[in-house]
Order: sequence, then C-alpha cells, then structure tokens
Amino acid sequence: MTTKRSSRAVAKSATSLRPHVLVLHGPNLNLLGSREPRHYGLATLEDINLALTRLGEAAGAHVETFQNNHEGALIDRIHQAALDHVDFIVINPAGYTHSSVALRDALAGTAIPFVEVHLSNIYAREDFRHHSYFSDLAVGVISGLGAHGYELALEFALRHLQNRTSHGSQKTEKAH
Ligand code: CA2
Repeated sequence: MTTKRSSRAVAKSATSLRPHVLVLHGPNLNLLGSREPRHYGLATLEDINLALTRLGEAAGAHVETFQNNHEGALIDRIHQAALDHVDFIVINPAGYTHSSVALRDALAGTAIPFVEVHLSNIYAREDFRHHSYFSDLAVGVISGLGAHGYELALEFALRHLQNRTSHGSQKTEKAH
C-alpha cells in the first residue's frame, strides 16, 4: 500500500531540511551607519541584514536576523532558537562581548554552534575589549573585517551545515 503525504507535510519537511541560521546583533548596533564610522563603517544594520537574507535565499537557506539592546531579550531569542531547531548562530554580542556571562551561558546551554563577529578589530582597541566571554565557545571569530565579516560568517555556516548533512553525520530531517 502506498501512503500519500499531504502537500502540507511535504512542504513542511522541505522547509525543515533548509539550513536555518539566526543572526544576532547586540546593543547599539541599531545605530550603525549613523555614528562612529571609523570603527563600524557606513553600512546600516538594515543593509547588513538585507545582504545576509539575500545570501541565505540564494543558498536555499532560512536566515533570520534579530537585534536587541537588552540582555534578557537576546537570551530569550537564543532559547527560542533551540526550540525552533536553529542550526547555526552568527552573533555580534557588541558590548556584551566583554561583560555578559548570562549571554554566554545561554549559548553554552543550547549548544547551537556559532561564529562570533565584530565589525572592528577588538584587539586593536582598548584593553577591555580584548577579552570576550564568547570566543572559547565559538566555532570561530571574525574581527575587524567590517560588515563583510558577517557575510563570511554566514558563508562559513552554510558550508559547515552542507558538509554536515552531506556526510550524513547528524540530522537529515528534523522532527518538529
Ligand atoms: O566591533 C564590534 O562589532 C563590537 O562588537 C561593537 C561594540 C563594541 O562594544 C565591541 O567592543 C566591538 C559596540 C557596538 C556599538 O555600535 C555603535 C554603532 C554606531 C554608533 C554607536 C555605536
């Protein structure tokens, strides 16, 4: 006997097979493009998000972006990402890079692999920016390449996820 799958079920499994990447932006990054171009460049957050969404679409991936100025909101978004079976996170924790054990714990707790991105080279700046609460947990860190750093991080994430599924080492289809 053959079982007919409803078109909704087929669409659902097709969606869930797409790599799902969440891009998180920490506090004050909503101000990008308006001030401090010496450190952070001229691109606005909207420019960056649009470029990432397009890159994702071209690769057949689902890319979501989220910026917030509050630690708890970022933590809640990471918890939600685990419930949503997000495959990979690209995060610029901004000022929380150097202060937030709680945000670090959220990433450690969900165990979603992530790349840490900084627009500026944090090692060429003040001493307090040289320590990150995230780098030892990250798959990798990109710092100082401006907005391009986000695109490189996303390209890495998509390649990483493609290798994972093509080698059949982890999930090939998610159960929701
Ligand atoms: O270089 C980066 O991406 C940083 O994560 C940016 C953070 C900073 O605290 C980190 O040390 C390095 C600051 C983000 C603030 O963004 C602004 C953008 C425009 C105007 C003012 C702030």
